[in-house]
Amino acid sequence: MIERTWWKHGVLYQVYPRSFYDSNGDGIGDIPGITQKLDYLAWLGIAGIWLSPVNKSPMLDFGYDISDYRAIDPVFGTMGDFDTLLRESHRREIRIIMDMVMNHTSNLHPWFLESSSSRGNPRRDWYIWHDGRGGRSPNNWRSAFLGSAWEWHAGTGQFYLHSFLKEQPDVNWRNPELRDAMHGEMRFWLDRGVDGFRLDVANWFIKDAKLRSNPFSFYPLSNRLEKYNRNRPESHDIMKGLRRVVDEYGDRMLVGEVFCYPPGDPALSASYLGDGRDELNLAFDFSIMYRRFNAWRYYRCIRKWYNRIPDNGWPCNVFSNHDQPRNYDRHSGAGDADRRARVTAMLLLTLRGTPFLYYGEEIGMRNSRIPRAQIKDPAGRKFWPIYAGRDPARTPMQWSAAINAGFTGGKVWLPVCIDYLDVNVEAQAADRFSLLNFYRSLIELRNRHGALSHGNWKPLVKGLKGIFAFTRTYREEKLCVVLNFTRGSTEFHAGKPGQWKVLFSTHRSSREHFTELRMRMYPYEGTILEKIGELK
Ligand code: ISL
Ligand code: CA
Repeated sequence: MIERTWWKHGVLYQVYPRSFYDSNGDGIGDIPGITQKLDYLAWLGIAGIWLSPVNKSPMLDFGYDISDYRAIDPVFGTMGDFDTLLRESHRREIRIIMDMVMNHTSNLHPWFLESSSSRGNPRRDWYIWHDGRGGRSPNNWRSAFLGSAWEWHAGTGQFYLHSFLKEQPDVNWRNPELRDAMHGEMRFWLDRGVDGFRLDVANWFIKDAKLRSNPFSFYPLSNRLEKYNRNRPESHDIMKGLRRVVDEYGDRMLVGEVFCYPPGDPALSASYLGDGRDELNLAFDFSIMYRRFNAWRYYRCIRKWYNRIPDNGWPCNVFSNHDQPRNYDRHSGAGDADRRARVTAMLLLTLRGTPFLYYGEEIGMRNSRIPRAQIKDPAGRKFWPIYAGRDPARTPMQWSAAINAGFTGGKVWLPVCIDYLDVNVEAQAADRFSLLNFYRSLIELRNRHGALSHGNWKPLVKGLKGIFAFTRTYREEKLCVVLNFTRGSTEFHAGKPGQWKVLFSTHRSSREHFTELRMRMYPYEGTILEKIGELK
């Protein structure tokens, strides 16, 4: 028996609760809806669910603005519904990771209401307040949603900091009481039985003590180097503190979002793993989301990432989430989307490190076009038409060909993508050759083969002729994954003699055998070979 740690060796799945399944016909996905779909997720073979926020919230940023950490928002259900979800998930050996948004709260959180009530309020220092400098903002920091990160508060005659919307004031992690309070909010959920947390913008929590202005930079997105409001050295102490809390409970975990511009920085992301034991258990690095679909680029990106993972640390890999364009048609290869999706699925599920799937990725949900009048994401409303926001990747899960894709009997909160008649769970579950069954087989393979879940990783072909190939080895098992990233047929030759058989393939039957690692690859072929006989 191989020892398995759920968050390392299992496949994790992100649910955006608003869009997963609506159980009561109000057009918005909810917690009982997720519980009703647990059998589907168990069938798919996943080990855990990361739930985007379900806490009480005025929903200006769809839950990423929390007004009560200890309450479930009524739109998603009740605390009873949450406990049921937890119990029913655990019964199926599926763990639950909650989203903890602790860089900021909603401006309607009682802490902020108190903090903004007067300068002398005991919670004044729980947020970041400052006088203006000559009538202007305290410094040049910008909000992620553009404009100054400082909002004038006439009531108390000071500015407060908000890295996102002005309704999302940043809390002050330098204040020990605030820290303890946040630890308490985490304990509340750990005591209830939650298995872990995804930490929203983990690298933004703490700001320069002197609130120094950022230096100028030409990078067009931000116009400033985000030097003093992100990635401060003290961040690591905060992470260590959070890790200690989680470790008191055993078998729980933290996965952090490390977000920076330009997006993706493996060294930075990996730094939040500390020595591999004392900070985050997993950290997202988004580099690969911004690479073109290309064997060499993907190889380089992964290589860099692995090189940075500390000895006792563990990587994770992700291609889509609720903030980024979906992976399926991100590269919009002329008519190649489905075949490319299979190559990426194979890569994600055969790499070393925990794979994260985003709901709908397994059926090839696309980035849906949302008419301007129906845009809900505050970022989209602000930046349209330059940027249509994040709604295109947040449309309702496509369950069937029924009205509203079987997501709701009511009026959908965000329009369903028009392709749902063809692209849906029901149709694909019934089709042996569907993308859904492809993902499911791969997950099953990963769950069954220690080489895929635990094994070491060694590159064999690093992009030559559009091929990315590597081996995964664990104990007596040796597998070789070969992926053709091109639409042409191409030669794979790793010059390694030995007996190999096909374990899994987009094109080949398991009857095929090879006496060396050499194949003429079909366009967008992905094949996993298994070494038979003596391990060399
Ligand atoms: O998606 C982005 C811009 O449109 C990113 O800049 C995003 O803000 C960044 O990835 C941080 O994301 C997280 O925190 C935000 C929230 O809006 C995102 O949904 C969340 O994932 C504020 O809590
Ligand atoms: Ca509902």
